[in-house]
Amino acid sequence: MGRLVVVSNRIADPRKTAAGGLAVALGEVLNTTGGLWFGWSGKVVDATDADDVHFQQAGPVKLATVDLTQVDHDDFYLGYSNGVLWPVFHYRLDLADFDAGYIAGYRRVNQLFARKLMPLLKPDDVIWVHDYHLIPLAAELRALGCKQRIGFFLHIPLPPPLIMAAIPGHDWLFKGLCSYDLVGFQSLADHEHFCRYIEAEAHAQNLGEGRWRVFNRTLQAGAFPIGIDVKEFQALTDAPEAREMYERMRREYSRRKLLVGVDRLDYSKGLPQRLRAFRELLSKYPDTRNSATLIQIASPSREDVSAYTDILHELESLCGSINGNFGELDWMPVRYIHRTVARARLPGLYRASHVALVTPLRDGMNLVAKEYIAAQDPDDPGVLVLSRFAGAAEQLKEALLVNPYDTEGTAAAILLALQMPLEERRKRHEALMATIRRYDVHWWCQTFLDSLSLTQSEEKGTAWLRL
Ligand code: ADQ
Repeated sequence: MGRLVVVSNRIADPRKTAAGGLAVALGEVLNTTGGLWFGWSGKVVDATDADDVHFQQAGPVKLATVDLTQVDHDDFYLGYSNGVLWPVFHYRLDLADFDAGYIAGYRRVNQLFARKLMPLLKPDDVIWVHDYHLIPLAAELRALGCKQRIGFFLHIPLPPPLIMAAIPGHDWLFKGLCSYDLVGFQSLADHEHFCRYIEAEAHAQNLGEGRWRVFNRTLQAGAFPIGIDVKEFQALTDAPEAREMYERMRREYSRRKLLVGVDRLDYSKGLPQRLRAFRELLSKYPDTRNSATLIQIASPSREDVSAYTDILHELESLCGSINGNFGELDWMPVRYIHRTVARARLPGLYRASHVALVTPLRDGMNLVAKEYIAAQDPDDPGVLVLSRFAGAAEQLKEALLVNPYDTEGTAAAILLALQMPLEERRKRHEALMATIRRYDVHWWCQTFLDSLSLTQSEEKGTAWLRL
């Protein structure tokens, strides 16, 4: 395989311990294969200063970044990516702002990425593009004459065709998606939605084994559920910072059982529903009062998008009312922390917690679920309560699967988790560990890149025929 070129909206120095699924997973691949990582610098600058590509060498990996102007950042990043695509892809048509004209900025920045990346490419490069910010990138690169193999991985869910069809310009978006040689999804359900869309809306011809003929070209599509680096995470769990965190939490909560939630503050993560289920637990099962504490970490995220400030206020008010109504002088039922926890300490918090609540309303995969499993003591493991609407639910069948919209049902599952006998906890944990070990981040990268290398590059084929 030629040099690997990874393109994503944000990039990170793979040598640093970064938070965030994408950064963590990509750091893994690039550290081992070397190559080029191209993306936005995270800087917003004046139009006159926005033209340069900045280079940095990070061990074997070359980092190349471009800056964005204020208007590009607002339209491309806040507007179209996070104000239209993010809500719709998470089934929230009600939150999407279709009328603001952001789509021009989305296209403009994808064109900018293509223009700046094109001169950096070598003929044998294999290009791997990530996530919803960059769906049209392959089409823009092809328009500039790019003949290399290009793969795309969608980290968030893909909803059913009728939801996608509500996006003005959805046909353009899908045509862009079909300009890749390989399109990968997190789950079988997302993959199935893609197949149904291209069959119904674009009259795609099914060539079998994940291959499609559509928009006059052939592409491959499939599910590639992302994993974590289990060994690395276990080593992190055994390191001093995580151990210290574990000891502190166990000391602090020695008389009580600890429940934990770790999320970015996002409406897709089902945080108000989770708190309502916890309130239901305390109200319906009085024995849990004074004996269980929920620590909810919600790291700040996209605070300049208005739907995010709404959820922030809702959460603060729910936590206040639960603590006000159920708290005692020496017991606060919910500790809500609106901050990011350092990655090195996170495994200690997971391990000290008897139950993890991972209850998104919709989630591409959800790596917190897998990290929680990896951090447990196999002799005395905690219990994972997992939403059936997280991509991870397709794989993690031995978790306690819940419908986060069902407050009573979720409260009953939390009670079951708190009371689960040791033998059952061990059995479930063993099975879950086997799954996350088998389908770890290395499996994910390798399987995707192997599949990409097996695709017949349409553009190369055409060039060869013309010779
Ligand atoms: P995210 O929505 O960011 O990612 P998730 O997979 O849950 O969601 O978390 C990614 C990483 O962020 C994990 O390593 C986790 O530990 C860390 N993290 C989350 N909240 C944190 C907090 N409060 N403090 C510290 N660290 C925190 C997107 C998709 C997911 C998909 C990933 C990877 O939305 O569905 O699983 O990409 O593909």
